[in-house]
Formats: sequence, structure tokens, C-alpha cells
Amino acid sequence: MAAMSSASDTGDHRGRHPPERRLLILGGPRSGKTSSANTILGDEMFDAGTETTHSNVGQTEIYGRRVTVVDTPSWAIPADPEDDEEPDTDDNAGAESDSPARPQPSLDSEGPCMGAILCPPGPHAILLVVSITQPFSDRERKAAEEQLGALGGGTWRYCMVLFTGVDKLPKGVFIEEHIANTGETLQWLVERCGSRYDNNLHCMEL
Ligand SMILES: Nc1nc2c(ncn2[C@@H]2O[C@H](COP(=O)(O)OP(=O)(O)O)[C@@H](O)[C@H]2O)c(=O)[nH]1
Ligand SMILES: [Mg+2]
Repeated sequence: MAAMSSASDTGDHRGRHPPERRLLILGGPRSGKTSSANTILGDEMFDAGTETTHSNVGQTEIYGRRVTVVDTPSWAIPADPEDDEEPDTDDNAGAESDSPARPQPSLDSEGPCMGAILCPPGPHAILLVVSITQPFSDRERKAAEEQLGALGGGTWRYCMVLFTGVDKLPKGVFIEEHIANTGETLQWLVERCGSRYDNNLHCMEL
């Protein structure tokens, strides 16, 4: 990917260009990436609720700072190897599965890598969007590792988790409790991001 940017390459802070922040939004299918992009941009700039098959760039100004947001198609969730090993038979067809079916990006989705190219010379931060209403298991972990790996070494240092669906948490339950109770893979993700996380409700306050 284009080199990740440090805060010091945001242009001439004393010069003609307002300082800029470039945000790259990544995540699994229907995790709320486009909705979050719209929330940050303060406008319904992109179509939320329908599949995003190409990366899109939007810009706004927040407190005098130019903010570029790149919304991307979903990363692919790898198939559960057990699904291949134990195909349904007539005997167990329709039985409850431990691995709920995940939505997958459609075949004409270009994948999220192009998004990094759309915010040259690279994003300042990568927001990994995770819906609290969806599972975050080893398959999602693998998808995140593969995607971040494809974007180049060191990208985790620029990542934070952006939780969506937080409005669906039971009243009085905070995101910290959800992270603690959901399982090791979600905790792994948060730790991999240097314990940087927030929720999309806070984005609305930007
Ligand atoms: N309740 C709730 N729904 C959300 C939230 N964020 C997104 N959604 C809904 O989840 C669906 C998928 O959202 P979208 O932004 O298109 O997901 P994307 O495929 O990751 O870009 C849409 O119906 C959104 O309205 C959230 O924070 N809370
Ligand atoms: Mg989308």
C-alpha cells in the first residue's frame, strides 16, 4: 500500500493548506462501514444499507481540518474449514450450525485494497469497523489479519476498532463489558490495535 503517513506529513501546517487527516475504513460485510463514513462526513454521501462494491472518497472539514474518508467494500470472511469437511447430509440438513452464515462480498466487489490508494500518500488512521451484533470469531480474525497484511507491514500501528450497533447493547451495558464478555478473538483485535477503540455514536459528536 502507499506508505502510512505520520502526523508530520499532513502538509504545511503554517502554509496555505489546512492540515488534513485521511481515514481508511475497513471491515467485514454489513458491519456499518458506509454508515460510519457518512457519520464522520456529516452527510449521507454514500449509499448505506446496500453493498459497497468500489471504494469511495469523501471529504469534509471538521474544526478547520480537512478530513478525507475512504469507504471500502468488505473484506472477505474465509470459509470455515469444518464446513468443507462435514457437508450437510440428509440426516443433518437443517440442523443448527455453530458457525452462523456470514454475508460475503459479491464477486464483483473489487475488495478494499484499492481504498488505500485513494488517499495518497496513505491513511493516517485505519478504522476497523466491527458490529456488536455480528460474531467476531477466528474467521473474522483471519480476515482482519489477511487484509492488514495485504496493506503492508506495520499497518496495525495505525488501526483502531470502531464499534457499530452499540445502540443495540442492553441498557446500561458499556462497550468495555461487551469486549470483556464476547471472547478472546475480539479482545485480541482490540489489543492488536493498541487498545484504541471507539463507537460510532461518538463519531456523531465529531
Ligand atoms: N442499529 C444500528 N444499525 C446500524 C449501525 N451502523 C450501521 N447500521 C445498519 O447496518 C446496515 C449495514 O450498514 P452499512 O453501513 O451499509 O454496512 P457496510 O456494508 O459495512 O458498509 C444498514 O442497514 C445500516 O443502517 C449502528 O450503529 N446501529
Ligand atoms: Mg458499505
